[in-house]
Amino acid sequence: MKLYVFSMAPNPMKLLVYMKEKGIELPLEEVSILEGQTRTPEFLKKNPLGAVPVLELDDGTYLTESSAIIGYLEDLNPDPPMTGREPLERARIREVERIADLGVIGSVAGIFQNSSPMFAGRIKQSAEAADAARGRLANALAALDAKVGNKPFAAGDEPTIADCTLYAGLAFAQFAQVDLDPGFGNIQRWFGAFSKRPSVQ
Ligand SMILES: N[C@@H](CCC(=O)N[C@@H](CS)C(=O)NCC(=O)O)C(=O)O
Repeated sequence: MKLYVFSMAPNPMKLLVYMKEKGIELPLEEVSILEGQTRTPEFLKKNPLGAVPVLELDDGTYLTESSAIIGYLEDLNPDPPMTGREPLERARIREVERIADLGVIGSVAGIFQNSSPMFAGRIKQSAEAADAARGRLANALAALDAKVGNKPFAAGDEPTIADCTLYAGLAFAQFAQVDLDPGFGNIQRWFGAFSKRPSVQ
């Protein structure tokens, strides 16, 4: 297997953090979004959506979508479990992971794409769309702050996929210079602690 990534982008990053936490190693190939390498005819054969991560399987087919790739790797490497053990625990982990994915990564992307000069030539930017994304981000962070509470990890006592996605979302916010409300003390504490883990060094 081989993984195509752009390490600094949030969807590849959540997968790379997951792999480090699990101790999974795969050959990596960097595909630069900034240099348009996800939009070449050759890459579009791997993923017609022109996005990373993409996992090349040993039979020559490709698996796209970060959550599907993580799910596949988790099925192949079930120990230690990073998606929970019991039904409700698994649902709680997915709940936090989904809010982090849609509400943090998705909203930061909305702010960044609609306000950064980096995207000025690529999409029709809208200040209203950026503001709406700021509102969605604040709502997601408020919900996550309450859910994380004083837990050591995002969804409990052990690292899970929720931590990987939340870390990627907050690191993306830092990169995109999207300020996080310091009032979300649980999120700030969690981010400070998770940032010290070897998986994100
Ligand atoms: N839903 C997809 C989203 C993938 C995605 O949007 N990837 C971004 C990087 S975070 C990308 O490759 N963008 C390419 C581009 O904008 O040209 C997933 O979870 O893998």
